[in-house]
Amino acid sequence: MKRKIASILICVAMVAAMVVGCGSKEEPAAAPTEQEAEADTPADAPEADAPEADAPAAGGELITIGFAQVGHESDWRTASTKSCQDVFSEANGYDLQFVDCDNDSAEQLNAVRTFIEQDVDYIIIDPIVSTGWDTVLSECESAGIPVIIIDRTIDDSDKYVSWVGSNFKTEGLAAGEWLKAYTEAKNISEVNVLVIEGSTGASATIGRTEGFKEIADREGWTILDSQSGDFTQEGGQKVMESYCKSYEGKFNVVVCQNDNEAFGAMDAMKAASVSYGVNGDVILISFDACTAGLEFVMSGDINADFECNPLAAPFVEDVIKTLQSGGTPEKEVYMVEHWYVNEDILSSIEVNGESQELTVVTQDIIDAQY
Ligand code: GZL
Repeated sequence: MKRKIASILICVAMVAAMVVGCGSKEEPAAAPTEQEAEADTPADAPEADAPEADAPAAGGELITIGFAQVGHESDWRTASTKSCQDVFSEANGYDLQFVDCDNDSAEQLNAVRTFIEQDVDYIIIDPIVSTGWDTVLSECESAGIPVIIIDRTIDDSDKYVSWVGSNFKTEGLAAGEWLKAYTEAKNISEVNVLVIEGSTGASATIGRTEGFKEIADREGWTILDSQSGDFTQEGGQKVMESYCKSYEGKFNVVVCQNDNEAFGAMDAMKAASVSYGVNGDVILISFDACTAGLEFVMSGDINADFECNPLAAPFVEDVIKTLQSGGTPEKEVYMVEHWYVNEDILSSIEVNGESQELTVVTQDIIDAQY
């Protein structure tokens, strides 16, 4: 609140300076406001702070948002960050304080505490791991700063206003149900699976692992191994190189819990002369369905890619606008997602007893993807 009063006083001072300045050509440009200084905006940009007609904040001042992002580990993460930076721009009436926490949970907690010290208006968190949050969320609550969670979930506290993201267990179930239908259609009776998991402790990893394993156990498949590739291409390659040595000739399915791991796994299988994809010995399944991932689905290198939609920011802005107008936003907002495949031998699958469409990847779909 102190920050807000300071900004208003600075703005009043600025307007006074500009009024004085208009009467004389020699007046220096108004001193940068606190926001300008922080946003490293050039001193000659007073109009950058001019209240926008449709600025969501009362009184025209920018809404300050602290965003503690997981890191920069994948194409998905890049799209998630861009979505927030595009929506929460100064032109749209926001002052976004962005911190890339580089997959470091301690760093992420520090970032949130810094936002509290800065007395931001809202805090957005994409939690690297799903536990260890209740204390810092209590501190946000005591400071009167609403918290919005995006993407991954927090499992040990509900001290946040809303969560906007995906159902990761459903993604894992969908991958399992597709594999069941696909192996039946291809008359593949024996299914021996190697899994490359995402970052340990991330709810995306937990959910996808749980969902796929539920189907594997039901169908009697063998999961030979399941190790973390940390959602990175390097991690996927390292794990797959090890798998190719330890399980040579014993596996016919590889499940990568994101596209970047799949890119690395493909490099490793190629180097080990293991064929994969629609015309290969190994069925390759991925998650995220980023543009590059869908290109590999269309080429037949990846058999199926289960989308996780990173474009949460517009829905987060809806939450903020609801709060700004004194309303109560939904506690949970789920993103719409698609299941992408190369071949059109199946039109749909049953997930949780509900028929869900499969989408054959086309160039138009790739051109429109994130
Ligand atoms: C899932 C998201 C995961 C993506 C990965 O919602 O948290 O983290 O699947 C990203 O690409 O690294």
